Amino acid sequence: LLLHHPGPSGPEQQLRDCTLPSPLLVGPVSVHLSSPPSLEEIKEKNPLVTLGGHYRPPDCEPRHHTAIVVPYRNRQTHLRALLYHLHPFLQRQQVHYGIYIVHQSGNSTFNRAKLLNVGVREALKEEDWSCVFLHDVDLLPENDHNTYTCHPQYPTHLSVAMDKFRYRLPYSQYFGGVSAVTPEQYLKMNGFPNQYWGWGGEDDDIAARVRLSGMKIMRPPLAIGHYKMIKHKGDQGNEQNPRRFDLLKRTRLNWRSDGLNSLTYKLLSKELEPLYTNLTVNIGDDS
Ligand code: UD2
Ligand code: MN
Repeated sequence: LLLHHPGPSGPEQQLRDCTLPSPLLVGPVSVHLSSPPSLEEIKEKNPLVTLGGHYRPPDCEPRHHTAIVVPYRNRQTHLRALLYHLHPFLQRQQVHYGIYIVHQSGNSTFNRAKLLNVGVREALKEEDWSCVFLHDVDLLPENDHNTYTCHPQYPTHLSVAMDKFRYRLPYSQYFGGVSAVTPEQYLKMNGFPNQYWGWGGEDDDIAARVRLSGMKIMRPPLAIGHYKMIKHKGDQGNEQNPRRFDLLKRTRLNWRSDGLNSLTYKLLSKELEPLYTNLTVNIGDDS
């Protein structure tokens, strides 16, 4: 490239940086779990969200650029509840964000961690996100001081106090629910495992990767990391994974060869919905 870029000019205004913490925060919020509004109503309540579920604060330059990645299949009501709560929550935090729903196609056994790998890769193809959130569809944050941004050095676990665990951490290495990594941290731990089909173990594998790659887990205070989990039964196609204990014994041996660097999948479609980007993906099956 030989010509110098002319830089900002004309009528575009230079915005000042957003102030920290955001002046729009309200602290604890009450979270309603039953019968969320329709997508149409949620859209009307969030007029500044653009196609694909993206948002930028209108009056200041955001300091954080966060992609929210949600592993997904057949949880429509939960998805509406999440969108209903998360859009205003993130807007109060004045972050630039986008929401990506990674939908596993077909009826093969569910694979949460592999879907997360797909979501991270696809989100980063689209924009230069500084932080990627790995977010269960059924978890609703109850305090907007729990900011959806990344620690510069280490991965963060956000859902430290959930109603289902009586607002305590169930065990010290717990990493399930809602967590976050920067692209650099994600690369360093070789992403997430692709081999956990069915329920359980994958979150502990991810926590082990954080440690094995020389990092540690950051957490917000218990009083702030409050979440409600929408009550649900186990899903068909996501039965407990009987291999999870054996797989976990091998994380130390496998994490460098199974993960981001061994990820294969077929993106079947990418739809820019008004409130989110829908990625439908064939991730294969356990064979
Ligand atoms: C726990 C963890 C979760 C994960 C899981 C084990 C909490 C709050 N969360 O969740 O992070 O480690 O155990 O795999 O402790 N999903 C679908 N459709 C399905 C199945 C799963 O969309 O048919 C997605 C959805 O985003 C869901 C997530 O996968 O929230 C985890 O599955 P779950 O909610 O059934 O498992 P749960 O609540 O025991
Ligand atoms: Mn759940």
